[in-house]
Amino acid sequence: MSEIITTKTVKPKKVADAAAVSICPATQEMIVRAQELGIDTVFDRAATMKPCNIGLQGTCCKICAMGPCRLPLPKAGIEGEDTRKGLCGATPNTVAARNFARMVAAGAAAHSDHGRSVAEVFLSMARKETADYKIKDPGKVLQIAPYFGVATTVEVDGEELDRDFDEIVLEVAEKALAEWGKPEGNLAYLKRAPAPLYERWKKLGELPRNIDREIVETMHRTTMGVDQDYKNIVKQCTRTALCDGWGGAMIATDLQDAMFGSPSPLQTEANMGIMKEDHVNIIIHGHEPVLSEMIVAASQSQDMVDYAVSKGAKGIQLGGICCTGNEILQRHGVPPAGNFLQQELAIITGACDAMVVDVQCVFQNLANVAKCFHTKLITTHPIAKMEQDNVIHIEFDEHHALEDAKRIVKMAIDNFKNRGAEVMIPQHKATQIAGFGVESIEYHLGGTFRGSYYTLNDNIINGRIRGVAGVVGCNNARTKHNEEHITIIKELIKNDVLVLTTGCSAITCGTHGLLTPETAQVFCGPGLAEVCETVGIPPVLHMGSCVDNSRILPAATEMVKAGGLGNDIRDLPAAGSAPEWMSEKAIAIGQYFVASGVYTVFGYHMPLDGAPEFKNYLYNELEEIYGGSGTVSPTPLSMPTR
Ligand code: XCC
Repeated sequence: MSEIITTKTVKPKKVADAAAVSICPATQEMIVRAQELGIDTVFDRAATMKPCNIGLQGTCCKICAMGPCRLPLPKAGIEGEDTRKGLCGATPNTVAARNFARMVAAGAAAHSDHGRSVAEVFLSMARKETADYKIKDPGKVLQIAPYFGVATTVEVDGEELDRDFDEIVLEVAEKALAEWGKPEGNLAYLKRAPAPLYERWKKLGELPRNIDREIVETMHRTTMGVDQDYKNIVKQCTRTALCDGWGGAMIATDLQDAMFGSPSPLQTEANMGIMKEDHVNIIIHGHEPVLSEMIVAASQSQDMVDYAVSKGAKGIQLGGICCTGNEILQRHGVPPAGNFLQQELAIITGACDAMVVDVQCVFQNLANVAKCFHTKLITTHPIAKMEQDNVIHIEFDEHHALEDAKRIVKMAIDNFKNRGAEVMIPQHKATQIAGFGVESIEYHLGGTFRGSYYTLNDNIINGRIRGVAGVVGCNNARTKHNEEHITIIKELIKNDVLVLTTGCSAITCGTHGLLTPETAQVFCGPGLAEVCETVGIPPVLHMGSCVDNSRILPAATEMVKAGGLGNDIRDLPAAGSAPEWMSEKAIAIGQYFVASGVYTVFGYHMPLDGAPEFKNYLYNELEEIYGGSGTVSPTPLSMPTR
């Protein structure tokens, strides 16, 4: 009998359509380049893998081994009583609330653990255990000391004198670090909020006690068989979110400003075109600036520059990705090479001699991409290693930080000669002004003597500016890269709304040229354009990294204090949005904005559809409690922008 040979038809692998998945020309070029080289990127993986439908609805419970219990909403909806329940009887509301609360806890943990690392380095510096860090902004230390109950003066013989500065720094360091685990009292920074807001949290019983405790309690309350009342779960996760925004993240921002300098406006560029073929390119990615500050110092040191030249390069080009990138942009003008979804693409240029990563938002696939090139992928944080064997781990230690940084920079320089012929840097970049903070905005609003947020309030009262919006957060491979950010921001400024931006949204704005004063004449409504021209600021202000969302809260508080717009943040014409969010951190941020009285709109999707009652509680009923509420607008133009 003759053999029957069957040939299986192999379907070609589905890949992303570059023009359909990003509006950024550099990104589009590099997606095509990756496909030519047979390297898959997040864009291709999003084309081949669909998200889980039950998870999308927020009603998959996997907190015990009797599950996962799946409680999707039937396509036809539910008529009559909703009888869906897990094996233990957990309702869709309980399941979705637990999942939501755990996202808040994880997000708050990420920002706050970052804050803890900064506080530990700050304490080392205060104890003089390291010579590599110094106070660069003494004014910031004196500004925050009273919130921690640290005296800045002493009485000597009935005379009030300045207290020894080193003593103040040490006490601030100890008190700040205690915020993570102090046994009594409430978070120190809560009193920075307008008094009515503080009183509301107090009345609701939601003043966070210490950072670790709230996160731990949320994890406890959402384990099997504990809190089974979704409103009570939301109450606790709100308290947890507050210990992020008014706790861990805010402390991180302040201590970073004290040690590395508070940002002030500076001009640089953004997008992958900042990489230079004839330079050693080092890309810094992640979130914690304690090491990247040292890498900036090392790469600017004459011995390292000379070493690079001796190896045939014209110099050293640093570039940032994600929020470590934003930190060194804000303080040193290091240009961002890209945002979250561009991380693999920076390596695919073939010109990335080293990518240095710390914590958060780092794709594990970077290691697979780096294998195809000469790129050294270096992890630096003890809590964030990678399993692939081509990844180098150089653990950063604040006691010899500059030495560690020089080791990394030298490794990148030594790697310059190993580049293949396949370098392709997309020639797209834009000029940007970044470096805004609470103080620098105040300064711009009136100069050294007259600086006041009242200038802003006055222009809101006289109608030139309609309000202020914080547009922040990530990119998400389930939405068109950068499109939602740009669409909503252009719509806001067209409607005379001043925009504050952070995180990957801010990198997006830089990439697409929205961070220059000239933007005002092109995209703004007449009122905002006039104010921007008079004051000399762009209509979109880059306020820093994800933890720097905590800058927006004191800025709002300054607006309240300046007067004329009410006595609480909820009275301000202010809103927040994360149009392309993907991280749990964005959920924590959204929840502390809501609890601080800000109307907050998420783009894309929120995993709540499987529990309509819980969703209604979050979207509508919270507004009565806090004055702020969260909601979702899946398309940017369906978001309220006026
Ligand atoms: Fe990560 Fe902070 Fe999101 Fe960007 S924006 S994707 S969290 S890097 Ni904060």
